[in-house]
Amino acid sequence: MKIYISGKLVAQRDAKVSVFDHGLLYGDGVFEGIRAYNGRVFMLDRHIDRLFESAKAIALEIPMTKEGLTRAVVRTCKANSIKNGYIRLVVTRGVGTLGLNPYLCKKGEIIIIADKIQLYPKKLYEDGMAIVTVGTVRNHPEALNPRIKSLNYLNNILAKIEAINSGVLEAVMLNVHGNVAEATGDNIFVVKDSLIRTPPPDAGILKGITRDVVIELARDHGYEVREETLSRYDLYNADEVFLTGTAAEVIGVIDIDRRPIGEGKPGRVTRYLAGEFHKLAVTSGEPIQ
Ligand code: PXG
Repeated sequence: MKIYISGKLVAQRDAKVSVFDHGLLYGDGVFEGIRAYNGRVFMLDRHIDRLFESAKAIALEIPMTKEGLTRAVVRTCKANSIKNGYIRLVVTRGVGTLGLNPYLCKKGEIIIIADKIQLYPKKLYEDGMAIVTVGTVRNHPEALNPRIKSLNYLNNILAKIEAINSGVLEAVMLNVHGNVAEATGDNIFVVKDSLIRTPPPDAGILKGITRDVVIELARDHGYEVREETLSRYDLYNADEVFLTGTAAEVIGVIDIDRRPIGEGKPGRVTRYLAGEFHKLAVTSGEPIQ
């Protein structure tokens, strides 16, 4: 595998970062998880825009233009003959001292990994997944805004540990008000009487690119979609619940905290949106050439 690091494509064994990189020492940096489908990078422009916005929020200067970064992602995919895969684009604060001061770090480090994707088993998409709400509260936006896709994912990891310890694969996190925020690596939607609802960005969530695409697809098809405060009650009493994310795409939820959701299998709206999402994914994006 060839890794892009410090402006060059190098063999995996030569792709190394310093122990003084603040990405490692403090989780100081930002990233994107991106998919390639059918020889194209899906929604690359949106991922690059979000990366720059995350960086701006933490006062991190990305040492490359958006156009340059776009080319570097495509180049890394090409060098690894990726047609369908997963791209991890990371920008760390770079090498600094043993102290928090980010201004003592010389230059941001850009790393791009283009690899195969580890998918959830197909059966989970057909049968739907069970999830739980957990005690770990989603980061307060005035402490660390979840809109920043930062290298510090401990908040999500703590929630993921709770989910796995309860025997399920994914957790729903609530915000400090007890309202639904999002899953550890996915956004959440509920469907009730054909109305689709999802928490607004100010609930304290990552504004997912899959989330935005699914909202657009649903509205194009004539569904009403509202960004609205949701409680656990709304989850338990939904006809359908589904999660969206780059890794999971659109996946139906059939059980939350041992309450069966809807008919106990992925519903009509979920299956329709999953299908439309997949059609769009395999026919659009930045060509890898
Ligand atoms: N919320 C959180 C907290 C996320 O981390 C999403 C929502 C969905 O956003 P997108 O833009 O992907 O629709 C994410 C995305 C990984 C991995 O390797 C994680 C994500 C995406 C891709 C890979 O764990 N998180």
